[in-house]
Amino acid sequence: MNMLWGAVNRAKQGQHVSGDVWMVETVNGSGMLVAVVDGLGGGEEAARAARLAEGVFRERAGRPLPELIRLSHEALHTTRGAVAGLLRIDPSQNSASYIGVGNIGIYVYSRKPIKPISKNGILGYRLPNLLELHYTYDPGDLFVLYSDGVSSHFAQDLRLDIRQPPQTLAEQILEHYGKHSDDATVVVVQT
Ligand SMILES: [Mn+2]
Repeated sequence: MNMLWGAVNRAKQGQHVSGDVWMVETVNGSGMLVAVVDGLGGGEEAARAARLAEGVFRERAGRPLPELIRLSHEALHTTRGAVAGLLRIDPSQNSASYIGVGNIGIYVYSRKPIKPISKNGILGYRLPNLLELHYTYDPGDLFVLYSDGVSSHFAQDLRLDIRQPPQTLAEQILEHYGKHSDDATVVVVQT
């Protein structure tokens, strides 16, 4: 497996702690699990909720996505709640699957019509009917997962060089499209 990835996370202006958490976990035999979690509210309490969800995802990274979402929903019932996007990429099959609950964005640079979406909901409070989306991608396609502290308009910016290293691209997206009014997170995975 030779996927490359990069990630950035910046706290809202004036805050020391970001309520966003990102995760990239390699899973034996089934590729990579990627998550962006945005804890509701801000600061420590938001971060606590987001880290709790991250812990569930890391511990059981090989389990099916709907199970991971349900377990994190249960784990977060004593918190303020969080929204999350969960992406699994398996390069041995060129397959990707996604579940998003709440306002987490995902954009895929591909020639194929790969347009995953998240459904409204809040882990810990209200789970939607879980919709797991499955895709076959072309090797080289680029997956971008981001919190709502990042404007989705980066996807239309043709000046962004998507062939640069994923870490540099993640930093550029944050620099040009991150909002200072919210915690902001970008994860870029190059397949
Ligand atoms: Mn947010």
